[in-house]
Amino acid sequence: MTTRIYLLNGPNLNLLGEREPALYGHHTLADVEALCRTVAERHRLELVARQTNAEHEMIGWLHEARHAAGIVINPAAFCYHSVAILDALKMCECPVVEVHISNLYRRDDWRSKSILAGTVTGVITGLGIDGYRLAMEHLVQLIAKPG
Ligand code: CA2
Repeated sequence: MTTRIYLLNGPNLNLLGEREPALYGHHTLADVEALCRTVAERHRLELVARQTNAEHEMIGWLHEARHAAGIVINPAAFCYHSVAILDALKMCECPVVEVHISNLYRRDDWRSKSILAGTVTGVITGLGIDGYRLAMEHLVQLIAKPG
């Protein structure tokens, strides 16, 4: 059985911590990856952490991850329009947690309408970067007790 979890971050999240701290906090993407790696290592799981601003690259990584133990994805703005990423997510056989750092329901109305949310296992929104840790902990539980 695979013990690999993918942490995938979408467009602009490479700049986390540099802009709009009131919405996204001061933590960087490196902090997010370190947080998730700590959870993975504690449970002897492998973490593959990647970020991209390119839709085709995210699709390729979802194909690669489709038989993994789990996926934590912050699709960022891809979640509002990318049917290609929606289709790639549908091919994933593992649990997928969609994470958003900010609370999508406290922002512009259109931001609360992720087209991916109905396909993934679950969504965490508005808990800052702690949402990534919670998503990792949830996957760890599922891996330990499948079904
Ligand atoms: O809250 C989230 O995690 C988001 O997925 C972040 C996306 C945004 O389009 C979603 O509505 C919510 C990306 C925001 C722009 O990227 C930034 C990166 C660093 C600092 C500020 C913005």
